[in-house]
Amino acid sequence: MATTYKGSFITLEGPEGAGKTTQLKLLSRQLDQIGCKHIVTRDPGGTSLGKQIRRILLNPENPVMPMTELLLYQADRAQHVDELIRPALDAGTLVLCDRYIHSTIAYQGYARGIDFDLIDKLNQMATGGLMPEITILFDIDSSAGLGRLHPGGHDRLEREAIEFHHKVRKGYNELAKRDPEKWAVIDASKPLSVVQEELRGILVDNFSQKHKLAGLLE
Ligand code: Z5A
Repeated sequence: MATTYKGSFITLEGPEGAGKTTQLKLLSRQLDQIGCKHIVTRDPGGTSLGKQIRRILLNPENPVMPMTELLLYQADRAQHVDELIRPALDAGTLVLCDRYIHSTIAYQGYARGIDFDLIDKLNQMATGGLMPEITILFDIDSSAGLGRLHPGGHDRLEREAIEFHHKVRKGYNELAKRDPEKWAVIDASKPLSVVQEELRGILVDNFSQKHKLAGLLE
């Protein structure tokens, strides 16, 4: 879909423990300091309704069937796009979103084995075709990423078998290879400061014309 909004839409993807949340916090602080209008949000859980859906999805006590899981992620996303993301983009904001449609392709498609065409249709329905301008993959070996989290994992998805997480990572890498113009890949196993520098570089290279990013690399 053509970009018809004033802002910019960037999504971050990756296996568990890749460091997206940490990096977004650091980046957001710096964007505030240089006066760049932006929001950081996450999928699932970017709205009040979404926070409730997120709790249901990640609660290890809930047995959630694959189709239910898929539809809950999409319900969260439909609300998120309409309530928060589109209005922010229309207002000229730089929107940084921790996970989006490609998580569904990686987790429910590659790892869970749900039909890719069905996922594409539901992604399309939930978002009205809203695609990120760029997706940044925080790539890390799944065991190394999980090793950064609590032993055994604390939420329902983290507790999946390691094979599940390997499929997620493989899926992401295939997606990134297939569409290199829309994806940037960062080696997320590097130290925090190196990853942050690469992330900032990607923003400056791609969005300096549209957003106030002068000073981001200082
Ligand atoms: N999911 C799905 O199945 N389908 C979908 O459509 C969507 C999602 C949208 C969401 O939970 C879950 O839902 C997720 C995918 C699935 N699966 N799980 N589990 P989430 O939002 O809580 O999951 P997450 O995005 O993976 O969060 P995370 O596990 O916390 O990962 P992260 O945000 O990328 O990492 P972090 O919290 O910034 O860092 C983790 C730890 O590593 C932390 O202690 C950091 O201090 C440390 N860290 C970070 N960077 C480094 C470096 N560079 N070196 C060393 N240590 C580091």
